[in-house]
Amino acid sequence: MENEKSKILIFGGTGYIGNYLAKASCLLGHPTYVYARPLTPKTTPSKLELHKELHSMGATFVLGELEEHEKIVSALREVDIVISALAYPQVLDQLKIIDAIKVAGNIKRFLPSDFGVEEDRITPLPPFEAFLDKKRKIRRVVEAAGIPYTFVSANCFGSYFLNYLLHSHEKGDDIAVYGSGEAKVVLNYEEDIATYTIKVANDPRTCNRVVIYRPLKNILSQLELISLWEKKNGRSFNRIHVPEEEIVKLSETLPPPKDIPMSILHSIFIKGQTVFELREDDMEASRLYPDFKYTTIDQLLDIFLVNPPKFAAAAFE
Ligand code: NAP
Ligand code: EMF
Repeated sequence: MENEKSKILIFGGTGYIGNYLAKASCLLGHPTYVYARPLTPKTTPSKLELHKELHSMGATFVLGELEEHEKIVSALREVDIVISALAYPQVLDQLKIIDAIKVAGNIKRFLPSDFGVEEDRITPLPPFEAFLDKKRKIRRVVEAAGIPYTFVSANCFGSYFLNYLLHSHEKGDDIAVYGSGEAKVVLNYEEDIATYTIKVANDPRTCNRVVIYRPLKNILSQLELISLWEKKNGRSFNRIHVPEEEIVKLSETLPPPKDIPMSILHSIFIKGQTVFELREDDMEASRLYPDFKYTTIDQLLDIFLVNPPKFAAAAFE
């Protein structure tokens, strides 16, 4: 019994980061359950394909809506760990999952849909601040309910942001650089984010703690990233600097939700807010799991070079 693998239920398991989580959970040998909305004639072929793929990897689907309280409670009673990878517009819907966790009473760990900057340690411009406030609210409700949790800060999704930052080279020789391009940022490969997440969800050391994913080789500036990319491609790009004032102005004037990505760019690439000072007692993923060989940015660029289509970015909600 002691060595039995925990059972993991994933909300949003067919989403952008969620499908990596569901696959990692299966690959690490956990009985894996995915709570997903029922398929309809409008379900896209790629989503259908993902359902099939996860099913073939051993995942069990529970099809339902977030409003189906009883269905969620029953699904929770079958598992030990709950990971939410719901999309940003559904962040407050996680209150329904929390209510169901309280009723089920058996959940040993809950990881809400964070997967980004460490929201309790930074103060970005207002649109991103409002975005993070919803995620903070979920954290506070989980703590107050006494549900055992782990809050994860995965920093920038590597493929997603490489695509965002470097994609423009396909159209020409220009690459946008936000601000001076010297601020350090953290980019982690999605597959590694998923593996770290399954590990922290099962780790007694990370119960009721925040874990930051910040492996040393994955910290670099935008200018360093562009130089590396130039070397790998054997070509050079024009760095088109977008001044800070321009990004601030766009974050103030674009209609919601388009103001959010501008304030995210400002926080991460101009202010360098993913690289705040770590404290002695902070938990960092690559230090918790030193034997896990994470994918470095350098390796990720090699993958990106050979296989760009794999890196279709998720649209901003
Ligand atoms: P996503 O792919 O947009 O969506 C995840 C899932 O949410 C979907 O698969 C869907 O589940 C569910 N969902 C969407 N609309 C719904 C609705 N109307 N009702 C019920 N469920 C709905 O999400 P994502 O981009 O992976 O984002 C997950 C987390 O990662 C978020 O917290 C986001 O802020 C964060 N994120 C971080 C970064 C980064 O660089 N760090 C980048 C992007 C996102 P089903 O279709 O299975 O039902
Ligand atoms: O697309 C995005 O930004 C484009 C500039 C958003 C979805 C990315 C995101 C990143 C985060 O931290 C790195 C959302 C939430 C985050 O905390």
